[in-house]
Amino acid sequence: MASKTVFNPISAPDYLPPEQLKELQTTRLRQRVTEAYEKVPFFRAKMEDLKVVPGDIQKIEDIAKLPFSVKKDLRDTYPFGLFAQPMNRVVRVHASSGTTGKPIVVGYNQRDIDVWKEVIVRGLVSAGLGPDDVIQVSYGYGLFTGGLGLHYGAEALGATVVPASGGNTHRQIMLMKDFGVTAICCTPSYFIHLIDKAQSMGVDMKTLSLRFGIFGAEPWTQEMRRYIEAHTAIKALDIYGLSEIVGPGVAMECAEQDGSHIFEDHFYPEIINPDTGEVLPDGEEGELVLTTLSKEAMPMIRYRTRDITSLNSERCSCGRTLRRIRRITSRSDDMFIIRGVNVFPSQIETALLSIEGTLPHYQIILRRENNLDTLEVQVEINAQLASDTVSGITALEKRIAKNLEQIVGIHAIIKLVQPETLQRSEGKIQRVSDLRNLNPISQ
Ligand code: DLL
Repeated sequence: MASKTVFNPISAPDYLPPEQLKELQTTRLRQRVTEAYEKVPFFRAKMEDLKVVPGDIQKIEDIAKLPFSVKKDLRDTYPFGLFAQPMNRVVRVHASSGTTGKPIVVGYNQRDIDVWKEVIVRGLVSAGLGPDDVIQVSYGYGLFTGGLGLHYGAEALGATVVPASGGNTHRQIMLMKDFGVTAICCTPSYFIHLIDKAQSMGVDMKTLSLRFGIFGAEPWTQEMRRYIEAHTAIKALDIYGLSEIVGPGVAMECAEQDGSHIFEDHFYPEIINPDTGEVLPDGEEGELVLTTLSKEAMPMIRYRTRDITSLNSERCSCGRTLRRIRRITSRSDDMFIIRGVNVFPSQIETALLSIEGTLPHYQIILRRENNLDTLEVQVEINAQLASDTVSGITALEKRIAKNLEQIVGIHAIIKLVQPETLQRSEGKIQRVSDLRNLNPISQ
């Protein structure tokens, strides 16, 4: 009987002595910087501004000489301006939300896809998964990197993949139960919703074959992990990533559950002071900056993730030498994540203010109801609109909600309020009030 072709994870880099890892990182960094300089006019111009040439990069620490890149650079070069290879080499694109309705776009050639698969396999193996597992991928499939990223990784592991994608909660529970699913990949908030739903369906999660949860794409806490593990028989593990670098699989927790190993043979991490750009030593908290060391179709150099964390270089009990990042719970910008979608308040502002009669006084309220995130936007309207009939107001609320959904990609409850009713700020305005309690125990 023919068995499955199992992707052989090149597991050696997980255990490399630090000096050897550094050598590998240096060689790859020099290659990538040379390519970026030669093939991406944007990077060349940035390096010229700083008077750096590829030859200046001799050791990995020289990375600090290179310019940073930010999300805006992807928007400014939309859609393919940062690609280092012609489109006939690019086999896949993904995209994530931007601030003006235009997404940011990322591209992969076949080798990039293989590296992506490899890191997911290494992550899943470190968690304790293997070819005998049945993995339900409930991250969204499509332009979002979550679904397809985990899908191909899990398949390469040799596991049986159930490509459920997001939504249809009832069916998710049914699949888990009937197909003997042993691992689920989804956002932690969605999984909490699944726990509730299972309860209401009379399904005891503890009696299922489910043993692992691979949770990420949004911040979650240690308390949430405890809650999940108390209500199920699973080990809940963190997976981190971002589209600009590859998608999920930049870092992942091993079975020790003590920080996520960063696959630093492919993604070089630095921690900087977000205000000064100064590189901070391991152990100190700051903004995570990542450089892709293998990516060919779209290299990223010193990409400022805005995610706040620290690097832990202590040897993990699992034996892997890869450094670990501490759980990410905050960002150095105002982006928030709701139901797995990245949203900037400025996107909401654009959607609101493109409707006549709305005023630039608005408040964004995030709540968690029945373990599902909701987005409410309160916005003031001018006196003329405010005197409209109830049905007129309701129609306008619907119109704004539709406009917002088109731009942001998420449904919001719109509440129009009288002029001068929302609180004014004397300093830096706090537009978002996040009433979600990431700790479900105290709910
Ligand atoms: O969320 C990729 C992903 C998919 C990761 C599935 C994990 C699982 P983006 O949509 O580009 O990509 O959003 C990236 O999400 O900069 C973080 O702010 C946040 N984020 C991702 N994973 C975690 C995590 C995907 N485990 C942005 N903990 C990142 C906290 C996370 N925040």
